[in-house]
Amino acid sequence: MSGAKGPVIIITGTPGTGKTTHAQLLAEESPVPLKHINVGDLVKEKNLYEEYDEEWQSYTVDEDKLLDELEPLVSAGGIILDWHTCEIYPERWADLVVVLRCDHTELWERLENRNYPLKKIQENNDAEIMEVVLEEARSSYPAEIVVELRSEGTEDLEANVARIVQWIKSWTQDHQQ
Ligand code: DAT
Repeated sequence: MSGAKGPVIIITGTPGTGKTTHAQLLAEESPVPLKHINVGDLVKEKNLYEEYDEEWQSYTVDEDKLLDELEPLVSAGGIILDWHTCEIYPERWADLVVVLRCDHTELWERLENRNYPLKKIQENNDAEIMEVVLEEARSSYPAEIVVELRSEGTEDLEANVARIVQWIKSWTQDHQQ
């Protein structure tokens, strides 16, 4: 959101692609302070959901409540929104949208390690193969602010964070008052 103190960076991707891992490292390495919001955790902590689905082990989010909760945080700027979807946010919020991608066999292992039920692993794996989150990002934001990055190993993580840090430096220069 232009004019804010720091950029608003959306990190999205299928569960397990590495959003939280990236957001944590980015918050540490950023040249300007960035607050990392794990949106899924926020939904649980602040009861921003309509119900919990036992079978899928997931929350049905109350989108209006969530947006009301996030609005002041986003307006203050300097924030990373870490969540597996990005299409509910107003388009004007985002300065950069990072979509993390992962090979599906690697992703399967990561989700198994989380002890997800089999059908939840399958659903997420299919979504990754079908590029659901990437399509969502591309249809919700201008092409020039959407970046697709591979997140399969530590080298990817480090290179991705270094690249976003460079982007933040140039964003900060462009937005100096
Ligand atoms: P997400 O927040 O997208 O659900 P995560 O950051 O919790 O994903 O990562 C899931 C697991 O995969 C976690 O054990 C860390 C590992 N991981 C993710 N991205 C990685 C990468 N680029 N290199 C090595 N491990 C990674």
